[in-house]
Formats: sequence, C-alpha cells, structure tokens
Amino acid sequence: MPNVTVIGAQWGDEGKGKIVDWLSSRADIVVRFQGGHNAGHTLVVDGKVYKLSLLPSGVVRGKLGVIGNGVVVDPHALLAEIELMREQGLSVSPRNLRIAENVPLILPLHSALDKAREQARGSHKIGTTGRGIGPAYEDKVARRAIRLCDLAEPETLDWKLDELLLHHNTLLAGLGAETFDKKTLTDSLLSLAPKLLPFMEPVWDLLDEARKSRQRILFEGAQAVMLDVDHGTYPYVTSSNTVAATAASGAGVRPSSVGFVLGIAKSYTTRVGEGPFPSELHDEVGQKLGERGKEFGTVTGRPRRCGWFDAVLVRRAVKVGGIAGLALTKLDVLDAFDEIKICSGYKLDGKSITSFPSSPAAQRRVEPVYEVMKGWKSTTYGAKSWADLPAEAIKYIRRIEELVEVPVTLLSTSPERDDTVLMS
Ligand code: 2SA
Ligand code: MG
Repeated sequence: MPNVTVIGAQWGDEGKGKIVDWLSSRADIVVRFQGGHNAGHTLVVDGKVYKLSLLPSGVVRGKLGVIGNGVVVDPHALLAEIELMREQGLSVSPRNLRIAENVPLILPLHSALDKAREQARGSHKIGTTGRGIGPAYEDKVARRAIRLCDLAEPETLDWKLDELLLHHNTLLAGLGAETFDKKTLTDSLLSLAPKLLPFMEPVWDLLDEARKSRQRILFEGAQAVMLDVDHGTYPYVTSSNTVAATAASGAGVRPSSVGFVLGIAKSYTTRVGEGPFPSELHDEVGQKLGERGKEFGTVTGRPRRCGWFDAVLVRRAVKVGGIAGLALTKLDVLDAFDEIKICSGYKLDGKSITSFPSSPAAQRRVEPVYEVMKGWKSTTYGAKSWADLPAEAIKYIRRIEELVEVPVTLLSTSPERDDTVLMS
C-alpha cells in the first residue's frame, strides 16, 4: 500500500478518526502533521470509545505514533491524554510515540490570549476552541515560540521566555487579562521536561529511515480544508494549513511521501464556530440532521450547525486539498428523509457563480442552488457492501462523485470500524 494522507474536506468533524483507524491496520506509522488538541478524533474499537485530540489515532492499534513539527503541542493536554489512554488500557510511551524536537509548545498564556481576544472580538468572534491554537502558531511564525527542544536547555528557555512574556504580557494587560510570571512559567516547563524529553526525536530522520525500509506511513489530518488558514472561509478558519501538502512540511518528508490523498466528507455538512455556511438549515430538517447525526463538537461539546451536502465547497477542497478519492461518512443519517438536496451551485447578487468568493461580505451573501434527489427511506446503517445499499442511495453517491470530480472510494455507514464499504 502506498502512503496515505487523510484530510477533512469540509469544516472538520467529518469522521476522520474512524477512517484513520480503519486505514491504520494497513500502516506501520501514523503521523499527525498540523493542528493541535483542537482536533477531536473519535474511535470505536471493539465497543470501546477512544477520543483523541493530540495522539495519532494509530496508537489505539499499537502502531508507532509520530507528532510532527507542524503540530502545536500543549504539554499538559498531551500528558493528560496519555494518562487517559493508560486508564483505558493502552500503554503510550516513548516506545510507541515520538515527538518532533522542533515542535512549538502551547503555553497557558496562549489559551488565555485566545479567550481574551475572542471576547474582545464580540460579534466578529471566530468561535475558536479556546485552546490557544492561533496564538501558538502566531508565536511560531514570529520566531519567538518555545519549542520542545528548548526544554533541554534552561539557558535558552530563560532568554526566550523574556522575549515571549514581553510580547504577551503587554497584549494581555491591554486586554485586561491576567499576565504571566516568568518564574512560574519557567518552573512549570522545567518540571515537564523529564516527562516530555524522552519522547523527543528528529522525526524527519525517523521517517526517512521508514521510507528507505519501505514502511507504510499514514498521515492523519485534523480539522479540514475549509478551515485552512489560506483556503478556508477566512478569518473563520484555524491557524494552520490543513491541505495534504502540509503533511510533507509538517513532518519533514518529501512531497512524494504524501501518497494517496483521501478526503473525508460527511454525506451532509456541519460546522462548529462562526463563519459562512451557504447550505446551512435553520429549520426542522437541520434539527433532524443534528439529532440523527448526534452533532456535538468532540472538543468543545458545542452543538454543530447542520446543512445539506455542499458539492461546490467539496469540489474546491478536492482541488486545493489535493484529494484523489473521497470517503463519505454518516450516510445512515440521511435514511429518514423523503427528499435529499445537494447544493450544486451558488448565486451571488442574483448571478450564478461556480466557486466560493474569498471576501467575507460576499461569502455571507452567497445563496445555495439545490438539486433535489429522492430519499431511500430504508436503513443503510451498518451496510458492508454495495449490495446492501438501496438504489437511491447509490444514485446519491454517484451524483456527488460527478459534482466533486473524484470517486467515492470508501463509504462509512456507522461509527463501527467494520461498517465500511470499499466502493468499486
Ligand atoms: P481554533 O481553536 O483556533 O482551531 O478554531 C478556529 C476555527 O476552527 C474551528 N475548529 C474546528 N471545527 C470543527 N472541528 C474541529 N475539530 C474536530 C473536533 C476534529 C477534527 O473537534 O471533532 O475534525 O479534526 C475544529 N477545530 C477547530 C473552530 O470552531 C473555529 O471556527
Ligand atoms: Mg471531530
């Protein structure tokens, strides 16, 4: 099997965890390459539910997990997640988890700033997870981040914290938020060092050795293309690139190592947080999608906004994300609808347009143009093969393929690992 990169093709929560788990049985290493613990990947394995935010999903299957340099790591969240896995009977140790030495750390001041800034934004808030993701990436590009390797060098930590606190305490004070004390932060980081440094690795080298020995690598994306900081619905996006190319830069491997890019999309659409959503439904249909899909954010528990499948959006994700095939999830949620709509075009100020505009004001004025398809009104829950699918469901899938211009290669019909159909 070539390497595979899994990315979300909508606004996150597409069911990546299950698909990564399904694919991880065919991989030797699973790599997280961007985002942080704003991810919330849910796996159901032998009836047990595992919710992972930072750990690569492969650890549940005993695979080597790698956290690449493109991720932002909150040390406290990481250690808590490792402990939670241990309570669930999974051993996570430096033997099966390696973390890039150059990975930036999320510090408590990052989530404090995230929350303070969201409050200050008022009606223009982004709706972030409040986990300090954005501020941590800002420090990275501003070249003032504390990185995992710094924990081994107290003298480096000393001068870097001076610069970091000068910036953040000025900002936090200006926002009327608590400021941070250098000694407290230093003591906290140095107390974390012995717990974290054993996981540290020049991950690019490990993955190059894996390539040479033809090991199979699965790159696990978080969030999704429409949350990408360049290609998503900016500014209502996350702060990392979430497209497949980021797997190379976010883990330190050659672009050809990205392999087959599998996009994950729900058979309808959801998003959490603020921002435009052309096919959003504010009626009983939207409510029914939310109830049947149990649509609450894994990370924040927030109810998700729901709407019909948006083919214009997913087609764009296919193009900019580098997607070669689609895994369609939660088809069973649509079992109960007499008719099902697909957003196959947009209207802006009365004119037909074929792609989502980039300016926020125009994005808000976009109206969906729908195709109506007949519902199948029978269960697809647990379908394991083509033969289990009603004709209307197959027609729905085929129409999606035509509109997004890639084949549906996988179909997921329940959270259970084995309820997955390989589509021919
Ligand atoms: P942040 O906290 O700065 O990343 O938030 C910025 C915007 O990105 C949205 N966001 C998400 N939306 C949906 N799912 C997210 N994570 C998934 C989950 C996991 C996944 O929680 O299950 O799909 O990988 C996620 N993370 C960030 C957020 O709502 C803001 O709109
Ligand atoms: Mg999720």
